[in-house]
Amino acid sequence: MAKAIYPGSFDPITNGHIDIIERAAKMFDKVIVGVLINSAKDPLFTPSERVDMIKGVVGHLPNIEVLEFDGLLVDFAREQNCNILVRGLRVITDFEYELQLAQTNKIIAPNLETVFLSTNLKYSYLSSSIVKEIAVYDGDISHFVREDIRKRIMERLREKGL
Ligand code: COD
Repeated sequence: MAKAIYPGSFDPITNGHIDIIERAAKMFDKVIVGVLINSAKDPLFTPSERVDMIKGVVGHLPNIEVLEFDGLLVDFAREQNCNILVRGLRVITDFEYELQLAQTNKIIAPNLETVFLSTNLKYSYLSSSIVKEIAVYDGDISHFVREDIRKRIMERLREKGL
């Protein structure tokens, strides 16, 4: 069975992430969306909230599982008995970071392969940070995230007084 992990922060999940998940779900028998717990970034949502939000938008896909993980990605992949990582590539600046991540992971876990899916042109500019920034300034984020996600972002910003 071809199984892949799509790891990330997903704070929050955007339409760009969803596009990658839907395409990966067609390529592999099973895709585990791995949500990093210990992010250095100051997250808007807790890991379990992010898992819940991802399940809400890709739960219709039968071969998707959404799990939190802590520590090294290579250890999570080994625990899940998985040797394929899926990552998305948007602009050229992604490339440097993604290559560094893939090559470092390959050194510490030689059996682990990283597969890159190029962004859908519609979402090439899109990131979770941009969505949050637009939302903070009360801009319209409905083109970038699903409606349920939009509501949760606006609610969280209100709770935080932002
Ligand atoms: N179109 C296509 N792809 C996209 C889009 C878009 N619009 N938006 C995001 N993506 C891709 C990103 O390029 C990335 O591949 C993926 O979706 C997830 O993105 P993010 O931003 O949610 O997640 P990241 O990049 O912050 O995730 C980083 C990891 C969690 C994978 C990394 O920090 C990690 O592995 N941490 C665990 C500790 C570890 O093992 N460290 C050593 C690494 S060498």
